[in-house]
Amino acid sequence: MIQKMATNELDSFGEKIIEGFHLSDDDLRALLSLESEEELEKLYYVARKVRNYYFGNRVFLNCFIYFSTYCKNQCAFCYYNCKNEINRYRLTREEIKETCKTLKGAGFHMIDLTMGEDPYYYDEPDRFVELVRIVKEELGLPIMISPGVMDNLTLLKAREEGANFFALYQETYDRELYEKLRVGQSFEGRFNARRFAKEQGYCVEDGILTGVGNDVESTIKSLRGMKANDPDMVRVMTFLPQEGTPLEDFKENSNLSELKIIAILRLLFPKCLIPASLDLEGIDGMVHRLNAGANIVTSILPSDSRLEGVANYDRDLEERDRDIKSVIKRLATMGMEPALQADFEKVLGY
Ligand code: SAM
Ligand code: MD0
Ligand code: SF4
Repeated sequence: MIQKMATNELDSFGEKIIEGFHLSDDDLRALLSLESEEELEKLYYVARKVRNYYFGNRVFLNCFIYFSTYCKNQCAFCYYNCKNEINRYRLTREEIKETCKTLKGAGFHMIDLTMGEDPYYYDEPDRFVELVRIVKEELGLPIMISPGVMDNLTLLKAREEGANFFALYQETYDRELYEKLRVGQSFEGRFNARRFAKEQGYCVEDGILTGVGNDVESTIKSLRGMKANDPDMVRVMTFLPQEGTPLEDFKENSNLSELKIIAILRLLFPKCLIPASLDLEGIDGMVHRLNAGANIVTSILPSDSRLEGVANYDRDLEERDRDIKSVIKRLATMGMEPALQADFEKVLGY
């Protein structure tokens, strides 16, 4: 479809999307199969056009706080799976408060509180609810929680304490692949937790992995699966093999690049938040992701912090370049700028 389009035709394709045109499975197949740089540039161009229509040159900034890296699960792709013998940490309440102090006035639109499925919190979920309260009190900012599959009551309590967003990624809607990735975890349980949160007034984020054994058809399944849940934020992350995990040596020559899928997400979910995560390729990677249609930078770390990301492209690098100042500086070189907090409140539906 897009291959032969001239600029004016690409423009009208973008307009069609804005007017509510729905992509068919055949459209998705064609887009996911694009190969040449020239075709992909056309796709990114349309995605930017649609993004700019809704969000202009304004970008949201999400702060990432991975407050506990303990986990009881064994996801095959994840460095923090319980079988991996690694150094772990769990911040104390005081440390979390201290971190919040350093974040005051920094310019974040939202704070993402993420953990592994840490038994310390799963055995007594009110401990988690209390953290939400503390961070809300300290910063008064919108809060995203990424705690894994939390029980319904705890989700409700966290919502009452001011959690706004619930992030829980299905990874794939291809059941067979799911079982290989989220070993021993219920597909429905994960799905239902997200649905419950949405029903209770949370904004929700869903997400998929690519480069992890997904082909065009399973990727279409995943895109459709996410669409059916009416998410407020949708992500795709490239799988980065992690030392000490079952998929450590997994190699794939995938043609399903993250950038291509980001652009397709923008066409399928025109008004959604779509992350440019710093966790995979840092700030250089952010530029490409924004140019493919993303509109929220995630995995920005508190300055000078020793906290970890999830996939951590920079685990072995000496210098980390993941702070909000560097992000804003780079945005300026692209003619982009941080959105207003009021714009974010609109996204949240206030
Ligand atoms: N423990 C919670 C959970 O699993 O829902 C919260 C952490 S969650 C935000 C971690 C997410 O990072 C996973 O859902 C997966 O999408 C992504 N991720 C983990 N390991 C990864 C890897 N090696 N490469 C790319 N993405 C990865
Ligand atoms: C990111 N490391 O945005 C974070 C993480 C969890 N809500 C997000 C995967 O890349
Ligand atoms: Fe645990 Fe989340 Fe990693 Fe799975 S992805 S092992 S649940 S931290």
